[in-house]
Amino acid sequence: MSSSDGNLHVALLPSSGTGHLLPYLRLAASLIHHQWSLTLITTHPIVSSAESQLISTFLSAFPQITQKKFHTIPLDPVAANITDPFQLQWETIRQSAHLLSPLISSSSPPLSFIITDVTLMSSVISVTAKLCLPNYILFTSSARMLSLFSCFPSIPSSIPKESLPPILLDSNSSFTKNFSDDSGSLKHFNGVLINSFEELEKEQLEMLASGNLTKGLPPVFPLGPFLPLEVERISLFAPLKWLENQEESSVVYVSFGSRTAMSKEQIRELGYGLVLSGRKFLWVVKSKVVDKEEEEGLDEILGHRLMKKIENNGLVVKEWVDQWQILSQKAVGGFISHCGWNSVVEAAWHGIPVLGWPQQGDQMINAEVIEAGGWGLCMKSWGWGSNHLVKGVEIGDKIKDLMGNQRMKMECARISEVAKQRSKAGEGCENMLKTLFQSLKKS
Ligand code: UDP
Ligand code: G50
Repeated sequence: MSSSDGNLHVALLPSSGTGHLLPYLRLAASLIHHQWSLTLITTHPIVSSAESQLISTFLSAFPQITQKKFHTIPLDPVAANITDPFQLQWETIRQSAHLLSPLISSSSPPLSFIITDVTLMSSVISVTAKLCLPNYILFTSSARMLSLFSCFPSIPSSIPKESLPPILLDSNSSFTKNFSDDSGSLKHFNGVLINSFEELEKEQLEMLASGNLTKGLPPVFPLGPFLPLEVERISLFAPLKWLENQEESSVVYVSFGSRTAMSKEQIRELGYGLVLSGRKFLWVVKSKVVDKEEEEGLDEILGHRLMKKIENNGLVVKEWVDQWQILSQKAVGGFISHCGWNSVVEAAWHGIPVLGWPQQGDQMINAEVIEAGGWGLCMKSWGWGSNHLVKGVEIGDKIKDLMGNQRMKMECARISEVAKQRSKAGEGCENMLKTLFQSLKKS
């Protein structure tokens, strides 16, 4: 292994889904800053256009980064019994993990370590252990989720059982099996990198660091908040122009991330809720899980009557937006979010109170972080994504609560201030990377 900070060669192995890819690219950019050599392993075929575009703009902006293409063996979704295309891709990568061995061994100069996505852990550790290559995890969710994950299948007393993703309650699902195997493999990794920071998740990070939670848990490096890169910027002419004409903190921004589609019925109720709230809104509608499959226009999804009602109150789009830039606008005063972890950290950085409406996976646990921090609401009573219809009236009332809550605004402003200080000084991340480097030298 390389002996000085200056000549390390690190491979990054992200998993599928923009929420898993973006934090990798953001981390990669800060590692480049350290003069480390980087190899980005990209998995093919790529599920969404959002991911393909991100990868290609990123690689053209950073020509010093080597790309290694990892071609997976296709899986039959029916035989694998997986309907979600991103989850299917996780399973596909896992089952092709043995093919990583030649790809890793042929890296030149030899790799110093690899950073593996959380959803691939147990399948990749067996490969890297054979090659004696140190392996770190990038945990793309909250420290709260990491606590749950590290103890699984037992559940820490701080986490209610109802907050577990429904899929984890099915002990026969391949997701649960993988989750459990991944948890068991934690102790074989050299460390866990996470996009969080002390002021956002003090208790959970302290608990993880204390070593009392799980035996053999490797060191956790809270490197957050991760910031977006120049290459993520896209031109947003119409939404920005519209936002510029709105009063300060008056607009609700609504988005459920990159891979959550709502039923048409629920989309319409949400539309009525937004209208009933009497607030201005900027709403990103998504009706298909994978962006390539979006065919219907807004007229068809929302219906003519709702479209007419919306006209004077808000702006609705049905395409990829530059979320960071939207959250940066003064006019935005609230965020209805599914609570994907990247969105949570981005909202915290900008000091925007969140109405958390978790749909699946780790999102309920992430929404609890917001609620516990006092800077947003976690709508437990609205259930998980598909299992019941939340009516417009109820949604409208909650939006009013969100936008009128001064206490949450103040709490949010406080968190935003520390987040910005941290990223300005690069302090948290710099020190953590130094500690990581020290831990590597010892390994
Ligand atoms: N995002 C964006 N524009 C969109 C949708 C998503 O910029 O139209 C970004 C968002 O800012 C975040 C990431 O994509 O950084 C989504 O990750 P998150 O963890 O919030 O949710 P996921 O998409 O994984 O469910
Ligand atoms: C994404 C998702 C569902 C989900 C999680 C996601 C996590 C992260 C932890 O990030 O909880 C995790 C560990 C191992 C594993 C899968 C996920 O195999 O859509 O639960």
